[in-house]
Amino acid sequence: MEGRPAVDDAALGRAALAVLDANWTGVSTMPAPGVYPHQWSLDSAFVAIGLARHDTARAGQELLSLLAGQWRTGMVPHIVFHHAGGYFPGPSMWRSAEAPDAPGGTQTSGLTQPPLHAYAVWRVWQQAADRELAARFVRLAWPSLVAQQAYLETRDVGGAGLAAIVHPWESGMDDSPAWDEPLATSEAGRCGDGYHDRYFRLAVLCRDHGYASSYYRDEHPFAVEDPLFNGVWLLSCDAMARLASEVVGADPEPFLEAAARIRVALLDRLWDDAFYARDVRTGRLVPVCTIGGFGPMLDPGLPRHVVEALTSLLESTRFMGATGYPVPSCDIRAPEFDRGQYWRGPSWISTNWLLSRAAATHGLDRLSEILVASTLRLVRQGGFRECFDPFDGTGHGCRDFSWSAALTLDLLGR
Ligand code: 9WN
Repeated sequence: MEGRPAVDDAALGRAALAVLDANWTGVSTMPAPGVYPHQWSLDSAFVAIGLARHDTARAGQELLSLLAGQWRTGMVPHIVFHHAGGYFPGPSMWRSAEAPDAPGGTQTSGLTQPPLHAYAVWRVWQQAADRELAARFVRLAWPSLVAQQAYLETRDVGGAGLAAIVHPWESGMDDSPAWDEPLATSEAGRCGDGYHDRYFRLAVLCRDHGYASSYYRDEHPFAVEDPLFNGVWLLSCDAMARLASEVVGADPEPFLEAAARIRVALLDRLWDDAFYARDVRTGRLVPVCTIGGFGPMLDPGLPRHVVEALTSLLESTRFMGATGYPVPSCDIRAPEFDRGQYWRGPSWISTNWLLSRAAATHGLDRLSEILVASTLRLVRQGGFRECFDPFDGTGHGCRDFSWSAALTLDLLGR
């Protein structure tokens, strides 16, 4: 696809499906074969969403193979390793086999990622042509989704109703400036070394404490309430309620209550003039506006005045209004903004897609259409790259990146 921009929607759709086929292992979809040759949790949710309209069976298999790596605590790991090599840190660092709660026979990481899975299951259900097949899939996935919800409750380190991430890798936005301050003040970030040394040290701390929620609550130096992670959790709580009443025949009420609790906590804990990440260890809001701050817009019940404030920030010259290829992953006026560095400036198909959904949810049709059109322009011009320069649209990182292809398919179907 690189260097051969597809001119019409049909060709773009075929190119996107070809990327997903090439990255499919027969069990799951690699985010990018050379760089990420295993299964990542958030990526699998996006892939399933993209396949939902095209291939119910494969979308289902994608999610079920991920859920097969779920821990007995209910944690859905951020990586399921399907072989030993090709990525650092690999199974020999995570040592999941030694963790009492890890599944037997499957090697995984010991962290999680934004819990988009219930929402992805809902999308597969909603769009499947074969209703029987989709209903069977939902029933198979349901117990794992319920367990995942219970696990997320154990991550309420701050005691206010939000899940805390215990490592930047859990956010899906690894190098975001939102983690600079919590890392700098934490033991794990005390040296003046690069991000990735710090990230490694922090992962080793998690491992050496058995990946235990009690350790995270009482001692672990990095605990951050992230608006995107929790906005995604809320979206999945809503999806759980729908799946419960429409498919599974379960009581939707506990999931609606969970969504309401997260909504209140997001506003109480993370809202100021915008949404910020909160460092639970220091109690401080991290004073940098990033793309993660728009995560709560995924909530259909977000109060109107908050939606309006977020929309005007998003459309301002700090985000969409300043760049030709929105949406930059960091406020372009922030000192931390860097147009070329992962999650510190570039535009991503995943966050553009989440924002286009959020805009549609709130009836902001024009904003949603702009986001869809500008996202399709990025992949038409640059290919299914991992991320893009927000000013000139140049692609960065991996080529033929699965979630960029998958979400393109979904956007084409709007
Ligand atoms: C660490 C796989 C993953 C995505 C994340 C993205 C990046 C990994 C890395 O790649 O993270 O998990 O090595 O940087 O930030 O969102 O899930 O595509």
